[in-house]
Amino acid sequence: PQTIYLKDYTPPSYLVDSVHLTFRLSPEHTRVLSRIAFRPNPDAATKDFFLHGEELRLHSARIDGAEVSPQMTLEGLTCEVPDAPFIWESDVEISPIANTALEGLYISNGMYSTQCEAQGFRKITYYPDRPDVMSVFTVRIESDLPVLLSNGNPVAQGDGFAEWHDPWPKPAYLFALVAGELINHPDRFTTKSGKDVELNIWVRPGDEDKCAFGMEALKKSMKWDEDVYGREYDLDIFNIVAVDDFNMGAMENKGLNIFNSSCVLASPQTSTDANFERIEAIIAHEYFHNWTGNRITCRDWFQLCLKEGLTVYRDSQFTSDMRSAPVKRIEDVIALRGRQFREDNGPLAHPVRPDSFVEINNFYTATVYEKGAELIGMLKTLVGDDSYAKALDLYFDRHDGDAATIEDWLKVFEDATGRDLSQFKRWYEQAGTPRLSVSDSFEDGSYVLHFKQDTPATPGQDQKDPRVIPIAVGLLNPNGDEVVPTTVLEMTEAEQSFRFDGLAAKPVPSILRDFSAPVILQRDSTNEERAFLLAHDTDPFNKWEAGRALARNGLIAMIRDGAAPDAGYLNALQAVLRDDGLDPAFRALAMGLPGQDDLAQTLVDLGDVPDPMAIWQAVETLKQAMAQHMQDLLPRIYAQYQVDSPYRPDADQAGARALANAALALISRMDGGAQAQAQYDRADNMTQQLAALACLIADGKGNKAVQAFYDQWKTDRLVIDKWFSLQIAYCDPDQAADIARALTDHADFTMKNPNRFRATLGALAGHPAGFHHASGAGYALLTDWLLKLDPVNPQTTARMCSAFETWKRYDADRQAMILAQLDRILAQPGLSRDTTEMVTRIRN
Ligand code: BAL
Ligand code: ZN
Repeated sequence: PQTIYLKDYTPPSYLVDSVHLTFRLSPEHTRVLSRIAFRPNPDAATKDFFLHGEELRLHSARIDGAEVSPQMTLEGLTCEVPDAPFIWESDVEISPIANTALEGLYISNGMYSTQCEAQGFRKITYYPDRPDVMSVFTVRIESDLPVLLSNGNPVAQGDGFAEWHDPWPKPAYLFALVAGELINHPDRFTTKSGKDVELNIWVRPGDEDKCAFGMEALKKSMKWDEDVYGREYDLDIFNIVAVDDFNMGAMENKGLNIFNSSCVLASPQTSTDANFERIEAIIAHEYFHNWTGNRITCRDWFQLCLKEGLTVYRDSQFTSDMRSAPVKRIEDVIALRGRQFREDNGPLAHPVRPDSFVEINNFYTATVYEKGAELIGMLKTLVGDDSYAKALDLYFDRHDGDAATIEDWLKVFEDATGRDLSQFKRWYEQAGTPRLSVSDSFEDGSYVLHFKQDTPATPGQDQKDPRVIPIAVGLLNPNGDEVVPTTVLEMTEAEQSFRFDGLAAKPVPSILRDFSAPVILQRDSTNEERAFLLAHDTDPFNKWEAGRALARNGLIAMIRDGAAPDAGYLNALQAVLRDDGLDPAFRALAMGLPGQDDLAQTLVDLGDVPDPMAIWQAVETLKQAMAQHMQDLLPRIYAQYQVDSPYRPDADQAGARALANAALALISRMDGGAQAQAQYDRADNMTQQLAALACLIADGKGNKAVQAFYDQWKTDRLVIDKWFSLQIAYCDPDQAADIARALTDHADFTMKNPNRFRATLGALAGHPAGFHHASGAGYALLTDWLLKLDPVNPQTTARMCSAFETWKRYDADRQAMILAQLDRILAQPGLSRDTTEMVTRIRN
C-alpha cells in the first residue's frame, strides 16, 4: 500500500462550483446520477483531472453533454477535459446491501445510511474526494421509503422523492443521505438572532421514547455555542438520525448528523449515568463541529486535529459547564492516560498532526482527538482566557469557508496575542509524552523548583526538542494553608528553575494543577506528602491525583515486594470518604484504583517486566483490604447516597449513585453479594441494575442475575451489548477467553454490528489479565475474530488491532505468542489496507 505524506500536498487541479446528485435507491442496484460543475484551479501547478471512485460500476459519463470514455485506475478515473469550466455527468451503480464495511452508502436494519468521513464518498460516485474541494450540493432522493433526508434545507418533497439543497459549500466527507421508515422526535430552537430552526431526532419505530434527553442536549449545545463562542446555527433544519450499525460514535454531516444509536438513544431504564453523560457530550461534539469542522474544515487529512482537537476541547468545556468541571477534568485525564499515553508510548505513537499515513481511518486516534484537545487547553492556559476568546473570534472571521491548516490556526493566536508560537508547534509535530522530572530546594525563604523535560524516542523520531510546557503550581505551607495560589510557570528549556521568595517555611508544592499539560510528572515524593496533599490541596485535580499516587505506590509495592496493602492509603481514603463536604462524584473517583494497564506501564518504567496476573491479584487484594478497612463506613455511605427520588440523569444524582455503587462494590466482597442482589432486585434504572450485576458477576454469584437480565432485555440491542461486555469485564482472568468464546457462539452475537463486536472482543481486550493470560487463549481468540471481521469491516478490525500495541512490555513467552498472532494476521490473503498498516506498525 502507498504511503501518503504531508510534505507532498498540492492544491487540487480542479475546483467544484456545484454538485447535483440524484439517488434512485435500491438495495442491490442504487443508481447515482451526478452533475458536477468543474473549473480549473488557478492556484494549481498541474492540470490532472482525477476523480476518486471505489467499488463503483460506471454506466456512462459525459463532459459538457458529450459521452466520454474515462481511463479507469485502481482508485478512480482520469479523463481528457477542457482547459475551461465544464460539466461532468456520470451514471453510477452501487450496491448498498453488499456494503458491510459501513463506509459510503449502506443498509442497516432496512434503512439507508451513509458514512463518508474520511474517504467514503468515493464509494458513492466519482468525485475529487478530498477535503479542500468544497462545493454546494443539491440532492434528489427517489425511493418509496417515507423518510428521505440529506444535508441542508428541504426544497421539494413529493410522492417517492425528496430534494435537499445545502447552501454552505462543503467537502464530500460531510455529505449524508438517510432513507427509511423512521419516526421523528421534533422540537424547535430560536437562535440568538431570531432564526427559527426545526430540530428532529429520527429513530426506528420503538425507539421514540429514547429521544427526549438527546433533544435537550442538542438545545443546550446550541445555546452554549452562542453564549460561549458566539456561534449560531446556519440552516433552517437540524436532523439527527440514530443508526445501529456504525463504525464510529457519530458523524457531523452538515445539517444531518448521523449517530451510532448507542450515542443518542437514552432512557433511565436502559442507559447508565455514564451513558447519559457521554450522549450529552457527543451530541454537543457533533453540533459544535458545525463551526469547527464544517464552516471551517481541514485542508487535508493530516490536519484532522484542527477540527477534532478543538471540537473535543469545546465539548469538554461544555460538559464542565453543564456538570462538574473538576469531575470532568479527572475523567478526561483518566481516559487520556488510559488510551493516549498508552498509544504515545508504543509502536503506534504518532504526532497530533501525523506526517504520513497509509489509511487515514487508522488515525482517528486518542492522540489526534484527546491529545489534540489538550493542546488547545495548553494554548488557552498560555495566552489567557481573554486572548483565547480573541484568537477564536479571529479564527472564525478569517477562516470561515476555508479548508485550513494547523499553521492557520497558530497564526490567529500569534496575530491575536503577538506571541511567537513556533516552539508550541512542536506539540503538533513531535510524538511521545514528555517526562517532566522535578526536584526542589529551600534556603533563606526561597523555594526553587527545578524541572527537566525529556521525551523518549518514538517510531521515526529519535530526537525531541524541548517543548513549551505550562506548569500550573500552587504552594502550601506545612499547616496546609495555601501560601502561593495557582501560578502558571512557562517552561521552554530542557531544564529550567523557578524561584518563589519570601516563604517562612519550606512549602509543599502542588505541581501540574488541573493537569495543565499532558506530561508524566516524575517526582520523588513521600507518601506523607501525598497524604498531605490529598487532605489539603485546594486544586481538586491534584487532590485526586495525590490519592491516586498513593494507591499506585501501594499497589506497586504489593506487586514488586509482596508488601501488604498500605495502611496510610486506606486511612487517607477513609478520611476522604468521610468528608461530606466533598462532592460525592469526586469521592467516587477517589475510590477508583489505577487501571491494570496503567500499572503495567508503571512497572515497565521501573524496569520490570509486568505480570498481568500479579497485577490483577494485587488489585483484588487491595480492594479486599479496602472493604475490610472501611466495613463500618461503607454501609453508611451506601445508605446515605442511595437516590430514592425519581431518576434524573443530572450530575448531582449521578454523583450520588456513583458513590453508592462504589461502596456497593466493596460491601459486596464482605456480605456474599446480599446487598448487590437486593439492589439488583429493586433497581428501576440501568445505573443501579448494571452496577449490582457487575458486583454479582465479580463475586462469582452472577449466574441467576445474568440470565434474568438477558430475559428482561433480550429485545433491546443496546442493553444486550452491555450484557455481553459485563460478563467479560468482571470475570475471573482464567475464564475470560472461554467466556468470550462462548459469547461469540451466542445467537445474539454478530460481527456485522460493530457495537456487538466491540462489546464482546473489545471487552476481552480491555481485561488485561484475561487478555494477556499466560495460555495465550485471549490472543488467539481475538485474532480468530479479527481475521473473520477484516473482509467484512476493515475499519473496525484495524482499530481493534491496537489491543496488541503493548506487546513489547511483556515477557518473552507472551511476546512470542503475540508476534505469532500478528504474523497470522499479516499472512491472511487479501488483508485490508487498514489492518495491514496497523499490524505492520505494531509489529515493527
Ligand atoms: N468526524 C468523525 C466523528 C467525530 O469526530 O465527530
Ligand atoms: Zn469530531
